[in-house]
Amino acid sequence: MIGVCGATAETVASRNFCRAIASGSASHTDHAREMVRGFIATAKGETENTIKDARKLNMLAQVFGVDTTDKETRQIALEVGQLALAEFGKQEGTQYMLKRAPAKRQEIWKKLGVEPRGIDREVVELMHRTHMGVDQDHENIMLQGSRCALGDGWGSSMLSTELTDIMFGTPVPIRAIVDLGVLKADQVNVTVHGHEPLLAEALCMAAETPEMLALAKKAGAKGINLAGVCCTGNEILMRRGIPVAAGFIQQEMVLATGAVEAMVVDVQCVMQSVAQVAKSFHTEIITTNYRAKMPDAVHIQFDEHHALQSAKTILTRAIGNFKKRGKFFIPTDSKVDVVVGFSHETINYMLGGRFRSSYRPLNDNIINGRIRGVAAIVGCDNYKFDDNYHEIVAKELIKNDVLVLATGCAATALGRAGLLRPEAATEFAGPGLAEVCETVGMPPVLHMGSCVDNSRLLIAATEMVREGGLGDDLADLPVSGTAPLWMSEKAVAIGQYFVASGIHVIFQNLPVGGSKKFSKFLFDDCRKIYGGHWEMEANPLELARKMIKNIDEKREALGINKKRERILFDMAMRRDLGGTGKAVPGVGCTGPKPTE
Ligand code: NFS
Repeated sequence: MIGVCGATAETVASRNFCRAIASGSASHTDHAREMVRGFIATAKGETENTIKDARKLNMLAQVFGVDTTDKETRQIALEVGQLALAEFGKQEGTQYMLKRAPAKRQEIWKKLGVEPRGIDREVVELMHRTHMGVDQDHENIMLQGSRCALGDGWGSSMLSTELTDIMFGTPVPIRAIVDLGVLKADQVNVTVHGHEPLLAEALCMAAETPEMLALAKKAGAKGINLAGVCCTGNEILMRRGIPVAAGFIQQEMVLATGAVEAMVVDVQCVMQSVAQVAKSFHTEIITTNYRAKMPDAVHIQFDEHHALQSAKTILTRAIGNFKKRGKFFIPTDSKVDVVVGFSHETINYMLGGRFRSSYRPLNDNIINGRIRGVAAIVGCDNYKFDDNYHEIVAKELIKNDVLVLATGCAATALGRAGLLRPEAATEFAGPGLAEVCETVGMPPVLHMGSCVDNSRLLIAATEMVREGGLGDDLADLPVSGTAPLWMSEKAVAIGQYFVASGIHVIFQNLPVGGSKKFSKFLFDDCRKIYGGHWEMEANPLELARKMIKNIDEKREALGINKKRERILFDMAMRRDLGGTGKAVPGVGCTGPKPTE
């Protein structure tokens, strides 16, 4: 296959693949920029938000080289925020966050020349180089694809996660519920859909004010029930325990209950069809961001400088719709208990305890074989595959003692499947993993947040390397990642930043079928360049088994793949694993919360 200009199949395929990376990275980047702007406004005292995690702020100040001596928290936040904003348009030097990666990985990036400079610049350069008649060497095109993706993962996504944590609190384990049954018959139901948590947090604050509650009562409702959809849902689920009603594929079904007074949306993953579905009910779709308007929706612009007032205006509108509610049906049985809030800091103190908070127990359990390895299940859901695809993959992994970390709509799907409950360890995990989970009191699948929070996984993996015993690079770790039901270009960007960080990534399909040479590059050759590679498998059981195979290969290379023995914990070992701090009810976590 050759284009009229003579472009080869591999050139065309790599250009298309990289344009998906550019689009996905741009989405995370534009989201992150808004969070940084909101953070700066908070530092200046121009919003109702505060600095909730000063410890993390100080950590980030170190990364950015900000001197914190004798400075007020707000001043430190302002300096960090301004440096963070400059990362998007940086003309000289590379991203600050890269130095959080293992030294060996940083060397690999340097040698390859893929260290991202300005985050925006990498997107622009990738779009330029994939334009007709520019870069015509697929390996060279992919170098820029990697640089752009790394600018997303270690740049914008990581900035967004960390600054959001500093403003709204680093997640700690919390119980909540998911699925359509979280809607309430006697309350004003407002679903929050999209991605940027500034709006969602403001709605949470506004919904608790006496003024809004009185208004709801006046309208005949018992209260205001906020429920999340997609990644905004994951953000407020992780930090506040606000229930998630739906992932991507359920967004129309939420409206079809007839019980939603308003669906408030901002950016990304909002189906245009929701405005049409809403027409059959009293529901209003309220767009809130000038970048994402929809025909047949009401637009109320969100202003982060007057966040609470914006949120109250939106809620007032929703409350006004309560009396218009007609026949409705809430599937009250459809709700599942979950335990969420597993930031990488939580994993650190949860496994290590108050006095030796570290990844040592995780590494030790991987080395002794109780835990075989770690797998990430992230990304979207879509209509092409069965709804239980994620569940099949996760069950096969945990059955084989692989600890699963989940984000995005995949995490919501795994919540619906009952795998985010601590009891799921006893019910579904292999003996080694079950023993560790039961001792600590954690589920075998840990919800780590939204899609930008995949940056938490990069740091968790880095901590495993830093702790020792599992090699000196991310590529040495017995880990693997998948976004099995991806549909968004953001997932391709995520996949590529994991591959360029040295990790094995497997999807059920990829848009590369037109070129055997490019497919071979992704599935095979790029392993020699980055240490990580792509793989493709449509069958969910096979997909999980390929992840396990990759994990076993890494174990073999590390020399820890000897017969994995089941070692029963005695009391001393349990104390050692659990620490001596006070347990957080229900999740068995010990020691101080990460935000303390
Ligand atoms: Ni991720 Fe989140 Fe869901 Fe997919 Fe969309 S909401 S950023 S892209 S569909 S996981």
